[in-house]
Amino acid sequence: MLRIAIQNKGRLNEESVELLNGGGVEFDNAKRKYLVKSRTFPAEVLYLRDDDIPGVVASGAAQLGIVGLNEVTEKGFDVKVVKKLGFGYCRLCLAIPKNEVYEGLNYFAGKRIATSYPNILRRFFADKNIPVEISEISGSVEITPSAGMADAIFDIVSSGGTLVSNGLKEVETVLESEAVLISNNELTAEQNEELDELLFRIESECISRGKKYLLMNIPSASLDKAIEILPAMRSPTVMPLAAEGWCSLHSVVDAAQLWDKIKKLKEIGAEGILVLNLDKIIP
Ligand code: PRT
Ligand code: ZN
Repeated sequence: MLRIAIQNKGRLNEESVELLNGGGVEFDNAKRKYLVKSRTFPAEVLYLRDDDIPGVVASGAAQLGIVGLNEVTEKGFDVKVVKKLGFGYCRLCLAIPKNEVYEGLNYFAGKRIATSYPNILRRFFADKNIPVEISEISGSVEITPSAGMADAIFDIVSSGGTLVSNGLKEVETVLESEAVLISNNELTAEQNEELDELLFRIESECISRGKKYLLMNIPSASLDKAIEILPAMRSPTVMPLAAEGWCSLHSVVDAAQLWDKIKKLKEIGAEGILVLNLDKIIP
């Protein structure tokens, strides 16, 4: 049996639940519950604040956790990062008031920097031998420069909108982050087997996300060009059509590239294009 800690609310909750459900770990996602047993996999899900997940996994109270790499790095517990999960993308950045002239890291020497990530920040400047004053604050870090509480901030940035609306500009990225699956270092043989099975399923779920299944009719003469446009997993599936000189082509594409690919395929004569949602790709 595996116990998997996930965020109880907040940005990572929904996609963590979707990822587990997609991998066949189904459970009652009633958020008021603290611990829920899966109906379909030998696992239970423990809902926690993200800050608590690395420590709970390190202690063995849960064997696995889904949490931002930023939290794992900040907390510094001895856990294994098993897999990057492809959501919750963000970066930990240094930002300063937008009218300041910035010519490099020495700008920060002697400056007061507000952050909720003091350990990562302390290590970063210690490595560079630049003395800074770190002011730890648990929320609303972005308002501290205009409130006269700090000269600069070190915080999570995603779109950058929060920085702009607080009159700040991003000047250095210290850590690129995304949600990761972490594990305790001492799993039993049985738990390791369950983790392997879970990883296989999560892998499939990660690969399938954001993909579309594409079918079309294409003149046989354009087939080589179509295959260049559609580099499928190994190669696209091609089937002859009853009509002479035409074939049917099936492939998988990234949803983000869908319209670009369709435009190119139409230019080489593709017709009757069908785009289907895809449930699973088993690698
Ligand atoms: O209650 P709990 O402690 O569990 O949640 P929390 O409030 O500490 O964390 P939460 O839910 O806000 O974020 C959970 C995780 O999501 C973080 O640890 C990151 O790994 C990841 N993540 C991804 C983000 C963002 N994107 C993000 N944009 N976490 C926070 N933000 C903040 C950012 O600090 C900024 O203030 O969102 C604001 C908007 O960002 P911009 O740049 O898009 O404007
Ligand atoms: Zn938190």
